[in-house]
Amino acid sequence: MKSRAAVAFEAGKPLEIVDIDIEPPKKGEVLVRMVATGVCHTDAYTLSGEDPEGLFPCVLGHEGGGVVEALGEGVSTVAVGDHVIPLYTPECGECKFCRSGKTNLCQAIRSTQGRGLMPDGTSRLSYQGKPIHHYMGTSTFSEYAVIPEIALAKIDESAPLDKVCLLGCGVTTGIGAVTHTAKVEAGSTVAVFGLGGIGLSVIQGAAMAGAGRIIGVDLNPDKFELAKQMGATDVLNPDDLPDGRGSLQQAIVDMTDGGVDYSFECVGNVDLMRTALECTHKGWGVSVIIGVAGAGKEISTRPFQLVTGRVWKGSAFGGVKGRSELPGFVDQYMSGDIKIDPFVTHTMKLEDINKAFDALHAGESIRTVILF
Ligand code: NAD
Ligand code: AHE
Ligand code: ZN
Ligand code: ZN
Repeated sequence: MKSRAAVAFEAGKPLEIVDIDIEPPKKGEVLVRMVATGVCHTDAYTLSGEDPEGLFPCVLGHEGGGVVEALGEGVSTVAVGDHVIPLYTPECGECKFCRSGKTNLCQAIRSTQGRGLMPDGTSRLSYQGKPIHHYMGTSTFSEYAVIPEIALAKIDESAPLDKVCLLGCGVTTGIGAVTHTAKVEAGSTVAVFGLGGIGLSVIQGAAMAGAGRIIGVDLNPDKFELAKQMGATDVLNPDDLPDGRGSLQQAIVDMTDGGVDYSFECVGNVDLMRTALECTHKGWGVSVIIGVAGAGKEISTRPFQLVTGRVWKGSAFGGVKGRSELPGFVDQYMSGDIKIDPFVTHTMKLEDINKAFDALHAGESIRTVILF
């Protein structure tokens, strides 16, 4: 069948809206009609050519919400008409990782996913007879997508897909990093570096956890109002410090009597990752890396920072197990306990998706939601 899709033919070039061909779902696969998808900075990162796993041509997108249209052989856990959120971190429930109880990083299909292919090693997508790569196992920048059954979370049908699609990445990543990865306790001090969709969701999660002080840091002051709305008690622009950007770490240490209990890097800048670690409190500070850094980038610090009790951690999809936990996040949105609506600063048609990337790069949007 045909599907209208935004195809990334080449790194660094605008997406092109074309009608691609999609093969029917095979064994263990599901055809999903996408209703909405967010645009995450990771899509822009891969499009930039900085992602070592970036393959072109591909259909990007990993923050979708849709409806099940057709089932491949043997699919039993979702039915036609179900509302689903695609999962770039699937949950097979059977692999060593799923059974460990220590991680959400199911590895059942990770190797083919990273090569832009379905679990059987082939693509369901093509254009003018030539194969197109899948992306993160989701490829939500398309009217229709073929997705493995283990990479679909079935959710409440009354939830608005044009909002809860953001639980497919940004909002869940930020809240989960607080609750699942760092396990922030009530009364804690927290610093959040980067106030886009991820950082603002970290702030929301920290407020939900009862953090006493939440310091939001960004170079773009336009982000501060929403940060405060989400629960930031302080906002900081490193360029406004008397001694400039280089004094950011000391400024946070001074503000918090020796450093924060928890920090979160939500930018993907390796120098900022160091600052985020080193502004945590001696003896117990925990710093969580969420931002994705480009190919060849490395982090560094003096080992003494860790010897003296600071802990460096990372978090993917907030440590959340999608199939078992995402329906509960949707329910929390429906009950008003998780806020998503303020994050949707722009809505657009698929035809305008390049404008969504422009708004992201210009710092004008938190999330653009594409409506099909
Ligand atoms: P975004 O572009 O919406 O937000 C990034 C923010 O960082 C912007 O507000 C920008 O002004 C700010 N910023 C840039 N440089 C800065 C600096 N030096 N100091 C302070 N602030 C600075 O992006 P997003 O969608 O929120 O994603 C943030 C990062 O998280 C990206 O690297 C993305 O790839 C990554 N990410 C990771 C996961 C995961 O599971 N680990 C999930 C989603 C996104
Ligand atoms: N392909 C990149 C890594 C990208 C990355 O770290 N992805 C995050 C999700 S970002 C969502 O916006 C993730 O979940 N990683 C775990 C995984 O298994 O990919 C690279 O550097 O190679
Ligand atoms: Zn994302
Ligand atoms: Zn698994």
